[in-house]
Amino acid sequence: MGVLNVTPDSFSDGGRFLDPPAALAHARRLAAEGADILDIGAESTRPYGNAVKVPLDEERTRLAPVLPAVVSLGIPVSIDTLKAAVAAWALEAGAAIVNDVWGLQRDPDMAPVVAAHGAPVIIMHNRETVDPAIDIVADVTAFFERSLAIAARAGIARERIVLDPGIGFGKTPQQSLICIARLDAWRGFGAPLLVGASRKRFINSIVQTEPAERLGGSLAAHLLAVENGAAIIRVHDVAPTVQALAVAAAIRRAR
Ligand code: HH2
Repeated sequence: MGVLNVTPDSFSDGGRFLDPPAALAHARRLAAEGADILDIGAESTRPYGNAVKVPLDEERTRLAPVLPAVVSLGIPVSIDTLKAAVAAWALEAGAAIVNDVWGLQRDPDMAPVVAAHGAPVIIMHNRETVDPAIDIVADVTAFFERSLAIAARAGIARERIVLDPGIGFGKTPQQSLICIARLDAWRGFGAPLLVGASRKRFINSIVQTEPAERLGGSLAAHLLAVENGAAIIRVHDVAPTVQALAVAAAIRRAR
């Protein structure tokens, strides 16, 4: 999954793709480099600071000149939004998947919208506050159980659900590492697992780096995530990731 942020303030690439032609060019590049899904977002989810809350109209205004053109590239598009109204609009404009970084637990209309469109949904774990004292694996498990109950009540088919522990969201760097290390804890849900570690700040806790310098750490995290059962990884740097995954897979086959 390649990341396309149509935002002024995303933590690693804010402002670079706000201009529609730049956004479309980047989407084409991600597709050419081998992305299987394009994740488009118009509101920064930044767990790292004070991402500005974007009003509904502004979010749609940012997406409107970009989303249909990205859909026309022929690769499934996921819409990264907290707002059911934006998700509904995007699904009608051709998006195939909803990516909800609050796992259907923020906007009460999100689950009904997903169900009505029969769309696949990414349920990501999130927390309002960071608590170093909690058992993060247990917290993520309980969150997934709540989200799955909401999904079931709304009539979302189980096979349309992807689970994501939400690297960097409401977690200490150590808790983010644990989520990648213990990914197999969530295999029992029977849903594909998604991991998005790309350029995130937990990498900085190991090797001090700015977001743009975190490709090495991102590759390491994603290779181990795949080794531990991730079916989808969400990345900014598609070409190096595809190469790393191909080499890792070839080594695995040679065992
Ligand atoms: N991470 C970000 C945004 N959306 N969605 C899922 N499912 N999983 C993630 O790990 C995830 C996500 C944060 O990254 P980015 O989009 O680059 O930054 P921002 O939210 O500041 O736009």
